[in-house]
Formats: sequence, C-alpha cells, structure tokens
Amino acid sequence: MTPRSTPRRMGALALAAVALAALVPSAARAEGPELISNGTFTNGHAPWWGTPNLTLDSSGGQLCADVPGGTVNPWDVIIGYDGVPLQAGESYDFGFHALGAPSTVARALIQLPVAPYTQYLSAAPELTPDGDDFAYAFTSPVDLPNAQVAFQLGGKAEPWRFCLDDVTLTGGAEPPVYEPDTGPRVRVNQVGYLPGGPKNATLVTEATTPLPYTVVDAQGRVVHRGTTLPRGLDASSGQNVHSIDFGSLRRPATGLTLVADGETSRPFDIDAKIYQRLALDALRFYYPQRSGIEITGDLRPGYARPAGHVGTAPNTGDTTVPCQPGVCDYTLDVSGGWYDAGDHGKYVVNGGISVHQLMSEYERGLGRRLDLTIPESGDHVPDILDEARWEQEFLLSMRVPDGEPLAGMAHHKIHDRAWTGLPLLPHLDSQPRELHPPSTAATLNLAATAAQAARVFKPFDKAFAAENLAAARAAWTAALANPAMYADPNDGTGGGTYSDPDVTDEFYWAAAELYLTTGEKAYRDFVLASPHHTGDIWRDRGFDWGNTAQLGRLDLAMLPSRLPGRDTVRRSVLTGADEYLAVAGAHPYGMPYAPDGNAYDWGSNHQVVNNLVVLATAAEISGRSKYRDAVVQGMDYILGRNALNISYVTGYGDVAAENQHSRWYADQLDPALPNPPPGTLAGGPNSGLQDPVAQRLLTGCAPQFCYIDDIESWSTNELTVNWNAPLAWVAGWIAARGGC
Ligand code: 9MR
Repeated sequence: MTPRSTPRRMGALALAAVALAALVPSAARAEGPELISNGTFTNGHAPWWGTPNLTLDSSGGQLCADVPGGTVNPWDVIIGYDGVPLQAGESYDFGFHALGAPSTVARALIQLPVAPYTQYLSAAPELTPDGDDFAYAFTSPVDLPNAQVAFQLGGKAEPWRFCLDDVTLTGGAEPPVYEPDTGPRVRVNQVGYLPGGPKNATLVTEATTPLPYTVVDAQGRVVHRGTTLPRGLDASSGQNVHSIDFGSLRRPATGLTLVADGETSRPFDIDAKIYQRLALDALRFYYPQRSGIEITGDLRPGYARPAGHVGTAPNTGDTTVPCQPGVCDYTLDVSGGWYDAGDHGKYVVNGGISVHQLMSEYERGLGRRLDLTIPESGDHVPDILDEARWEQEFLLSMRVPDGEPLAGMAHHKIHDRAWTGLPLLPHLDSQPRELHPPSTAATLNLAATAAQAARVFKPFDKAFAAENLAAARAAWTAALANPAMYADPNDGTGGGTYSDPDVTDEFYWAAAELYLTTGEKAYRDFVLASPHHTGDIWRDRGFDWGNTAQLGRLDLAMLPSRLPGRDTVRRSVLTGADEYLAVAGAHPYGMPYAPDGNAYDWGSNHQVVNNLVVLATAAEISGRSKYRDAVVQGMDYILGRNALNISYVTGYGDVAAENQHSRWYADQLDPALPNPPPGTLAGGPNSGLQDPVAQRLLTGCAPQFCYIDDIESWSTNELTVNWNAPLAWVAGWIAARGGC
C-alpha cells in the first residue's frame, strides 16, 4: 500500500490564478460511468486519504473525522481521492452527503493533483449538523487521467466534526472495457526450462478433447510432439484450459516455441543455467533499495542516485528522527537500511522477514559466492551477508535506548508524516520523518534476526555477532514483558501499517532462532510449548511478514540442534510440502497456490514463491525429486505460464512486468528515470484491488486477472524487499540444487 498523491497545498498565487468552471446546481445524474469507486464507505475508506492532522473513521458506514481548529488555510486539512479520469468537453455531475457540527462552510474541489492545482469545480457547501445532500455539475476543460477530489476543511479557529457519504461523480464517455493483451493462448515459462527438469505449459482453448501439440526449434523444425490434457474450467482464471507436459524433451536449445490449437507460444530455452542469472539479479535488487548511501553508476549503470534521507535539504534525514507526537521524547539515528518498497518507509517487521530470508539463503549454503557488485564486494565477507548487514544494522538502530522504560523493544517503523506522490527520488523527499511506537511484533522480529545474525556473522565479525546476540536476548526479554503491544491498524498515513493482532507466531520464530543460536533451555522450552511447534502451520496462502511460525519451523528442521523430537519437526515439513504438492498437481497452471475462497492476496506472487521454499526444504529433507520438480514448475507460473501470459520479473521473458510501483524507478511517469532493475518481482494478482487504477480497470476480475503493469497500481504491482527475498532464495536454490 504505497499510494497515492500527497494532500496538496494550494498557494495563494495559484488560487488567484484559477478560473473556475461554470458551476450550476445539478438535478439529475449525468449520463456516463461512476468514477468514484468507494463513495459509500461500506467497506472501509480506501483509497480515500486525509492529511496527517486527521484520523479517518469509516467504521459507521460513512467517512468521519474530527477537524482540528486553529489552522490557517482551507488546504491545511484535506480529505481527498485521487486518480479520477476527466475528458475535455464532457459534463459531469458531482454529489455527496455531508454534515458539519457545528455548522460551517467547507470547500469541495475537483482539481489538478499537482501545482498549480487548477480547479475544474470549486464549491462551498454549507454544512449543518443534520447533514444535507449536495449536487453540482461542471464541464471539464481538460483531458486528465488523474484529477483529484478534495474536501478542504481547514482554516477554522475551532475544532469541528465532518462526515461524508454517498460521494458520486458521473459523466464522460464509458471507458473502453480494459482487455489485457494476453498474446498467444499457449502459456510457457518465457525464460525456459532445465534440461532434466519438468516442462509444463498451459493452453487456453474451448476444446474439450485432447489436441496435438509440437515443440518447434528456432529453425522451424519440429523437435517434439505430443497431446494436450484437457483440464476443464480453471477457477483462478475463469478459462477452459489444457495442460501440456513435454518433460521428455531434454536437449538444450534456444528460441523454442510450443505450437498447439493454431497458436504459437512466446519463445523459451532449454538450458541448465536458466536460474543462475536470476539468483544474482534478485539479490542485486537490494543495493539500489538502500537508504542513506549514494548509489553509484559504476556499480549500477543507469541507476545512480544521491543518498536518500541523510539530512541534506530538502530531506529532514533519518539521522535524528523524533517520534510521532506524544510517543517518545528522544531522537534516534535510524539512517541506513532498505526502503521497504516503492515508498520511502522502513518497517521492522517487513525488514525482519526480508533480512532473515537473505541470511537463511546463506545459512542453507546458497548464494555464498555470488558477486553482488556492492560497495563491500571484495571484503572477506560473502556479499549476501554484507547486504543483509546493511538492513540488520538498521533493525538494531530501531531499538528503544537504554534507560527508557521500554528499552530492548524496537520501534515498529519509521516513515514520512504524509504520503508523497510519484515520482520522488529518495533525496528529494521533504516530508518530516517520524518513529512510530514500539511493538511486540517488531521487537520479536529483531530478536529473531539478531539471534540469526549472531550465528552467521560469528566467523566474520565476532563483535557484531556478540552485539546481535545481546540485542536478541534483550529484545526477547522485553517482548515477554510487553507481549501485547500491537501496531495500530489505523496508523497508515504516510506509510503502511504492518499491523498484526496475533504475535504468537513471532514469539515462536524468535524462540526458535534464540534456541538454535544458544541451545539454552528457556528458549527450547518455549519452542516445545508453543502451539505453533506442532500445529498445521502450512497455510494455503503461504507464510509472510504477518505469519512467521513457518520460518522457525523450517530453521528447526534444517539447522543442527539437540531439540527433542527434531525428526518430527522435519517430517512436518514434508506434510506441509505434500499439501502444496497436491495443490500444484490439481492446478492446471501448476503452481502451489489456490487460496481458500479463490481470493488472491496482496503480493500473491511472493506467497507462491514462499510455498516453493517449503517444497525445496522438503526436497532436501527427503531427497525426493517430486518436491524438486514442484519447485521448478512453480517458477514457470512466475515467469510466464499464467493467465496473463506475463513474466512477473523485470527483464526476464519476452513480455515482463516493468512498471512496478516505485517513487524512483518511475520511468512510466518520467522517461528520464529507469524502470526497476532486472530481477525485480512484481506483487502480482490481488483480488482486493485496493488502488484506484485496479478498481477502475479490473473490477470483477478472475483472480489471475487482478493485476495490471501500471506504476499507479500499488496494490497489484509494487516491488518490495520481502518479495524479492524468497525469489532470490528459490532462484539460488534451483541454480545450486535444481540438479536437472
Ligand atoms: O505487503 C503488505 C500487505 O501484506 C498488506 O496487505 C498491505 C496493506 O496493509 O500492505 C503491504 O505492504 C505495503 C506497506 O504497507 C507499505 N510499503 C509497501 C508495501 C507493499 O505494497
């Protein structure tokens, strides 16, 4: 959730220069589509936003807020909605129900979302405590894809209450129904297949009986033939499909195509080295995500940028960051770390799982010799650990200082006070930065990763390892003393919430890491007593930042220890893997992801990949090739064998995602900026459709179609540090142990 344009201020000059469109009361609704996707607030208020001085409350089925008094300008307090498409010469009707208590006059605007904030409609509704319906009409003078609806509520001496409901904006031509270009009906892994590995494809067809297919080489010769297997209607795509298994074709080749039902697939290779480059690129993704350091062009040609958030104007910097008002009276130097995603926020829970998966890749013997071309390359430490350290040091810096009542805890997150718009390079972000309250979840993420860091860094830097172990112990003690400090699910202005009302799984993960590092009884007893130790934790959706028990279980299964019942733990991984194997086997697109209710999650791609981590671990525990094959086959989905016929990894495959939501890889908005670097995973289909672009274009989508490669679709197309971590892990695993 990295939206959106910031609440915009309107300068006096701009105001004076504005020529208002003709304003007439409107009786009937203009013909044309409804342009506001959530004007009734029946299910929350996304994607509406408010200035940081407001707490938006939609729990009562309308959007209400207590407006602070004592502000100077109307635009000091705003409730807004972005991304409304306007067409020049078309007429529009704008309506809403609103109340003000005590009575007051507000401003309702439809305007350009950036300076000079040209207003196409400006109204002054007289609000009363009983509430009234308001209706206006205007003709748009411009073609604009992203107008803003803004209720300006500031400039009043006294506080008052504002409520809004039934917001509607109709008019303009019916937009053409969005039809993604899905190319040929034969869906393959567009990068390729391993010579000795599984080779599967999917054909979209109305045919209900088997069809012949051929594989054709670059010279046009048929090198393989066979028959498709009808699979019926696939609920995840709404398509009738056949699957194709051409695994007996083993000879390496480039530029192959698969031909079936009169369609020719996009080209692919058969090559033993398919995953080597991805294993590297997926990790090289992290250096240009770094905060607090210049990204140099010699290390990343085309991606050079100044250091972000180091305190050089206009940045306020992350070097002396205060808390949100009333949260603490100290400042912390929290510079460094990785930016979480396409926003400039840094979040301990999400940083935690990401750095854990990098260290886990190393601990499982993967990625150790990769040259990540980072400033530390060439030192005596493997690059993958140098990269992990950049984040781990940030996590340590988020600790409440000694002497404070909550010493040992970690602050949940640090980010901008208000959401910023796109594009915005990190060093140009002028928003004040704030620490948010400590949380149990963040503290346990710190405990887990610091315990792990104590193990992996010991051979390279004993002092750093010892510092981490001490921090892990202190964090564990502090979490036990404060076991229910949950991050506020409404604290989502300027950054994501990452709130999680159940931290029993984080307790289990942290205890597991502390036990594996120290072997101590207290941690062992906690592990053995946790319901997560024996429960079925292998959820269909996969593990993620909010579901971390699996991280503990996998490490207990794979790392040496004297844990009683360790064999049972190892067998439990096979049980989970068998569940995913069954899902993949039943899926005509071959991936281990079929969430309950057929609703895809935010970041579904990484949940597919995290399920591959479980399958890969099962392959190691059992030595059985069926698990390995499922890992390799699962990557086919990510790299093109999917309903949209797209590779979700930048730079991989003929047609790949490239406009992932990011404030600095914003080529789609400013051609002077680059696209994300090769090896960047897009979040992927998300049935929730929380952003306006997805809501406008994808409403009603079958799950696999709930994705659009648009930079403003932050709920389907963002990039994040926690999504690339399992991509790197799995690519590294296949490269090293795919064995085919
Ligand atoms: O990945 C997060 C997803 O699980 C949540 O459902 C979503 C809404 O809270 O937030 C996602 O995380 C975003 C975070 O809040 C802010 N930075 C970008 C993250 C990826 O979109």
